[in-house]
Amino acid sequence: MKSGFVSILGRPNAGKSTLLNSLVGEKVAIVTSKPQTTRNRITGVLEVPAKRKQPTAQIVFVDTPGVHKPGTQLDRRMMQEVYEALETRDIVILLVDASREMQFAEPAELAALDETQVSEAGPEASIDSPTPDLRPKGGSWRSEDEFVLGLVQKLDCPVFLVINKIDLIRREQLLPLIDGLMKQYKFAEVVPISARKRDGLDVLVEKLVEYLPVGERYFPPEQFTDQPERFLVAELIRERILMETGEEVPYAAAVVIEKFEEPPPGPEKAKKPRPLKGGGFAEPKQPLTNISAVIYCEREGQKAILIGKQGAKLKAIGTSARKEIESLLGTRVYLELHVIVEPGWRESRGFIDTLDWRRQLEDMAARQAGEVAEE
Ligand SMILES: Nc1nc2c(ncn2[C@@H]2O[C@H](COP(=O)(O)OP(=O)(O)OP(=O)(O)O)[C@@H](O)[C@H]2O)c(=O)[nH]1
Ligand SMILES: [Mg+2]
Repeated sequence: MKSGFVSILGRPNAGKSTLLNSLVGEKVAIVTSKPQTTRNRITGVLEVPAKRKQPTAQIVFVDTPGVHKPGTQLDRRMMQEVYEALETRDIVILLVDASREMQFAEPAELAALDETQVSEAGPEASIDSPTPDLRPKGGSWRSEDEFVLGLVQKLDCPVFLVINKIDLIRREQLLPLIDGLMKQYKFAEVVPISARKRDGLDVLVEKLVEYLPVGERYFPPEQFTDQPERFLVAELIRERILMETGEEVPYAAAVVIEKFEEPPPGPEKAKKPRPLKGGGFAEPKQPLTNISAVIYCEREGQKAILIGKQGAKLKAIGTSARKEIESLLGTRVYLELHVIVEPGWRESRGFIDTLDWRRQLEDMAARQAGEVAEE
């Protein structure tokens, strides 16, 4: 069999998370029309059954935050997530939004930029990368498109150019776009798709499998992500915030699950409907998950917006998030939301650390170990 990691790279809003969800067939990543929705790398696993000459394969897709020029510590952390996803991969997908105009210099101009800007770039022009060779040479930020391309040029693995949102453009617009991009880099394959309409995905998967190395599974076949449910729940709440609020609020909001009480394991067999006095049957009560979450924002004004008149906004966020969470967990959900102001958290490395679910898991394990030791 074949297996490997495929990282999805691109600018904000290219449709990376939509592509991940469409490929995996589950909602593993939240999607909104606002740029910079995704803040950390998200894994989605696809099992590909054997087909014609191809063996069975497991593709581990890694969705990443959109590549953007960092302004805050949070942005830097997001870019670090991108770099980490680029380090551990077998193939990279460069996802491009076909409906957006791109800004590239001519290749000759780019080379010149690389030469001249090495010593000129100020500290804010470069972004922190754990591996020096992935750091932009001189950090040319003439355009984010160029920057993404610069990242790709430093990779030594096959890079697929995947053109997304072809449902938004006319056929005759596609070829010039592909031509222009192919001048910039020698891509292993070029695949036009519509992630939203799931158009072209079969071809994409088939071609990816061709390039994957022979290897065993990284995840059990039935597992589709490594994210714990409580993190998925936090993300679903954040998705609702992104959709229900505007301007700075979505970017200044972070969600942390404080309580996640799952129902006790019930009997395997579904309960029988209970007969009602006046005839008919009452639906058996489904198990209940009890969740409490904190929404952090940076200022009192943002808190006021999040809560809304007489709590209307928070209620709307809670109601729509609860429905999504219920369908994810398959239980009824009691959801409690609190809003807390944490001034300037996007500049605080310590606070940003606490948002990382891998970190949260470690802390929870440490606390549990502490409790056991105390007993
Ligand atoms: N028409 C159309 N819209 C799409 C397609 N794929 C994604 N979108 C839309 O593009 C917007 C951004 O999609 P996301 O999947 O959140 O984009 P992303 O690249 O993950 O964005 P960030 O997480 O912000 O970097 C959403 O409104 C999607 O519905 C597509 O194939 N066609
Ligand atoms: Mg995304």
